[in-house]
Amino acid sequence: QGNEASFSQEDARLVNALLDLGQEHLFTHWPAPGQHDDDKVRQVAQLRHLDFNYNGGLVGYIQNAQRLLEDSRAGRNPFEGYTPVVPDGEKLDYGSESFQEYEELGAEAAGRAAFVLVAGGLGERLGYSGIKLALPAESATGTCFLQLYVESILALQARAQQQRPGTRLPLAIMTSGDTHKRTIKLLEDNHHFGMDPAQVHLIKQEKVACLSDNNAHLALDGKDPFTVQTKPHGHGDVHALLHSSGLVKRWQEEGLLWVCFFQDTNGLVFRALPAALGVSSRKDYDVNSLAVPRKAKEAIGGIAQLQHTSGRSMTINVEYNQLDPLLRATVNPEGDVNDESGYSPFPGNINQLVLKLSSYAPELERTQGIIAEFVNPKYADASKTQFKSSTRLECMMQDFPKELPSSARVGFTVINQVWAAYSPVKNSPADARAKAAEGNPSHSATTGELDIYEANCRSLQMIGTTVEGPEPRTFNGLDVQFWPRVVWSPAFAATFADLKAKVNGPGVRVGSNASLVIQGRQVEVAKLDVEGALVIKAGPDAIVKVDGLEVRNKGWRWMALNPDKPMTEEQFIRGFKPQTAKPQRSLDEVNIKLIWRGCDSK
Ligand code: GDU
Repeated sequence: QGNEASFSQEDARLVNALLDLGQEHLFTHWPAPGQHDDDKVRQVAQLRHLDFNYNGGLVGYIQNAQRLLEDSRAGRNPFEGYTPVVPDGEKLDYGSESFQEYEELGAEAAGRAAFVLVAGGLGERLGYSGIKLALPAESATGTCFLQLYVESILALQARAQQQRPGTRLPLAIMTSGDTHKRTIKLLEDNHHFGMDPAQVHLIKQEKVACLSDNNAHLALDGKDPFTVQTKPHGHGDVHALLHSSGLVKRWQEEGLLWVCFFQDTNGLVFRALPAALGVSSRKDYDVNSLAVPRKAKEAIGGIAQLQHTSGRSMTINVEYNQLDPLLRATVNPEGDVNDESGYSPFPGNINQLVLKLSSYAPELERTQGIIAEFVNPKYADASKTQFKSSTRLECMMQDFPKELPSSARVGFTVINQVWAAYSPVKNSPADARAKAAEGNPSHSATTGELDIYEANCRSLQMIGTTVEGPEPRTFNGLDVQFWPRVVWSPAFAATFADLKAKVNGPGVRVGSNASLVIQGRQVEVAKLDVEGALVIKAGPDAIVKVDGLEVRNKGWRWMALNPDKPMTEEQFIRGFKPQTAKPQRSLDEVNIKLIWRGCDSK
């Protein structure tokens, strides 16, 4: 029914293949030639695009979907024959001696690591219209997540450069159609946050076609019948993109040994990642997942060892919606429940993975980076014949070990203190309140920020600093512990050992209304007492020693929002508005010992 001249033989081949698979509905609404010809061309071009971007083409996609949808309809257990067992792994107390030992080893290993940030998700659950990487991780400095991550990698790089001058640690960022342009703009507007642009590689994932029923009919858009609905395929795409872009191969040729994966909004990720790298390095793990204690039913996957009746076993993430039914069907009729520790016995996967390049690279060659897919339709009723809305195939990056042979060394590293390792920004204020009401972490913009302060205050306490507080506050209906607003840049301290070396813990006191910001590579704090706000900001070559400074001022205030006053989206999702005044006095007016060495005094 199209104008034949507009279509190539390739187009015709694809359309015929789709017709053979029962996809006539894609074309039955087409009017006679001469009408809507441009729309028809546009529709076929989109089908070609979807065909090109899926390994196995649209035919493969539909066939995979038919199989997985039938499994889902029939209620087939994807873990048939497997029994979950609590696996053994390294469990570390943040700041303990063994933590520090692993962290030191890991900071060393980071000098031969590549970093991969998956940031294709738009964060619909959060109710934020921007990209999550542009969100401030905290409002004391306003540093956005991407800047925090880049600076953390640069801090590890600076360390590696002491041994191997010229070292550049690569950062790959997976974007999607939803986030690509805005991620580029964020980087370009900020001079890549100090990273050499040649170090940063953007790899863009494509969406996949939506499916409207159990026969895997592709779903046409309700408003535009010449467009197939599409949705993201999941973060598992990252492996195929690292393969097809040639990055992994290049990293191996460059002599790198490790690849560290992480997600878009965890301000604490680099507090724990070096220790996990250290564990990988000492135990020679092919795959190592960073984990935290997990509350039963919390929306993070549980790491389990799955033992098959055939004798095969694998240590793998079991996603939160699958863990409960699996436990009920096997070892515990009560399903996913906390044990006497108050947590699920299965550690929570926070999707910060350390992969060994020498086993990852050949595995990618073998599989082309294709990761096991799944489908999760929301059925309209118990007959499972209709969906509430269209669905699509998905894949997850943490499923990579499923492809590995049994002999692979797959482990995990639990950081026993959640506050030290994990506080993502995922949920809207209303969803966050609901999670908190169930006794689960709210994973909100409110806690994402306040947990950074908590982690910093607790770290200072661990080295002997007196930190007052926390005080109970309520923001966005969430009851939280409000710690002094202590923030430092990764250049100041990238590891716990750096903090110990730069801050004389017992010489420092932080009052409960204090805000303390430290930015600068060569800042040292010997004696300091803060009541109010203090910002220490030193240029890269400035050496600053704070020795005997007492700060007394009104300080900054984090005001709960007044719903009648205008607010930004960033403030709305946090539930507070910081009142941060400009510094009243410059450094040279106060009692502070400054040593300037050939730097400008800014
Ligand atoms: N993402 C993509 N592409 C996608 C979907 C997501 O790049 O198609 C990115 C997101 O930007 C984000 C990361 O993947 O950086 C994770 O996405 P979500 O935050 O939506 O992930 P979930 O909360 O669904 O769950 C994931 C894991 C869980 C657990 C949890 C921890 O699947 O097992 O580890 O993160 O935060």
